[in-house]
Amino acid sequence: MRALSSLALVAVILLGAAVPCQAAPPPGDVDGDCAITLVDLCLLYQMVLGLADPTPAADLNGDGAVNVADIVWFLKFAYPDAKGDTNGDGLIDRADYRYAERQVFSDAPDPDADLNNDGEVNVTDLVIMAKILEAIESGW
Ligand SMILES: [Ca+2]
Ligand SMILES: [Ca+2]
Ligand SMILES: [Ca+2]
Ligand SMILES: [Ca+2]
Repeated sequence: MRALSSLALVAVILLGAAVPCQAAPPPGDVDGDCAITLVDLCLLYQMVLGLADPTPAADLNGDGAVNVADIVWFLKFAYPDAKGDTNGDGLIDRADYRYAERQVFSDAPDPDADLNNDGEVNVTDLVIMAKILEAIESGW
């Protein structure tokens, strides 16, 4: 329950407004709730890691397979404002945490490491980064 509420907090920080649902779910809406959220990204990661059964909705680039290319597609097109890919390689993983950590101690930190958009890169952003990784890796 505690993990769930912290994830919800991260989701609120990250998402801002949900995408309104029209006739069909928007591309990237892996769980079919008509909103592009961190939950869709988590679900996509689970499918790519083999922790959940892939669904057609998860094949975002339409190549017939659900793999890392679909995660890159998701972050690039469905959810370009997603925070967490601090080093800009199209994936959210531990390398992004290490990158963010370095930015905290940098004289000219990368704005992409400012996960809560408060204009500063500090330990709060590292906590958020850790929660994003926790959410993705826990397979929630
Ligand atoms: Ca969704
Ligand atoms: Ca694909
Ligand atoms: Ca990255
Ligand atoms: Ca910040």
